[in-house]
Amino acid sequence: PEQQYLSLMQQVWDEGSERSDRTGIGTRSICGAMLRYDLASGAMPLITTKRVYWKTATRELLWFLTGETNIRPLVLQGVKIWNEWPHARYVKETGDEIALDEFVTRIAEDEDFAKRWGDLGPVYGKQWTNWPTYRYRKDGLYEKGEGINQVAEVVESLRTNPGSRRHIIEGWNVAELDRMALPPCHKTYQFHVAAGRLNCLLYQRSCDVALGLPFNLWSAALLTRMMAQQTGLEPGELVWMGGDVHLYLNHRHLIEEQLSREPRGRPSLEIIRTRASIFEYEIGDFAVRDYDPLPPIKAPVAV
Ligand code: THF
Repeated sequence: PEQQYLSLMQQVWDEGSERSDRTGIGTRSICGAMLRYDLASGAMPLITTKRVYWKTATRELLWFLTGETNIRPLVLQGVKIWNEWPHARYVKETGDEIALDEFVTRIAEDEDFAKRWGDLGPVYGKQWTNWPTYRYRKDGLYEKGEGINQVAEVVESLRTNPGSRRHIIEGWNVAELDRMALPPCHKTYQFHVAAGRLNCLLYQRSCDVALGLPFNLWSAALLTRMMAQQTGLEPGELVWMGGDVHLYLNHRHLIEEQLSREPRGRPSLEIIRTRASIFEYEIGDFAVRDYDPLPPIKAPVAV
């Protein structure tokens, strides 16, 4: 199964068009790709040709589910993957050229500072659990309505109407994109029930194949497993679809090293306890078996 990932990496590197992007680093990019992973009997799309920090990705997913959009809870757990964005904004808006490490220490130690500078705007957590609504008044103006918890609604619809074709969690709130530090990459999740199995299709508009995709595959599979447990279904297939699928030019060393490696073993995930709701899982509820990856390969994230 991991061969699909490596083939995609090879294809993008060999055939991608070179183009400049928002970050100024440059990428090779293709339009459109699909990967499929069978999640039966605990199997997970966890990459073995480099170490993937699945606990980091898991903490991120649990953080989304809390509805939180401030990086502070992640920072306090040692999760660094979102730090670059608030740091860049702080430097840009204040002109204070504070180092990233120092900025992150302040986020951890100073709650008020974190409130002011640690928020990413209405990103995944907000849209997933509290999508804003508007109520129109007679005078044609509108007022704020109750937020929609899309995750809770999909759990409910999977339980009560499994055959529905509307089991969707959407991150792309067009009206709020300009307030997000980064518009959602993994923007649409659609669930599908057939033969007692829960399938999930993820549409990702923009995909950093080297750094992001291993995280994104893990998280989507994990969300599917949690959804399956909550709805009494067996895990089915994860179908991943990418829009702009790219490799950053400064990831050459990672790409060449990783493509020279052979996958090893079949990692699996056990969810050691069942929680009363999808919002109550904790990091200790998840155990990965048979994961003996090759060493990590470091590469800088493009901001
Ligand atoms: N922007 C870019 N350019 N790439 C991305 O992968 C990405 N994301 C999220 C939002 N914007 C993105 C952020 N997710 C890492 C992993 C995931 C991220 C950001 C960074 C990363 O640096 N991973 C390293 C270290 C992991 C660690 O230290 O725990 C790795 O080796 O995997 C994709 O959704």
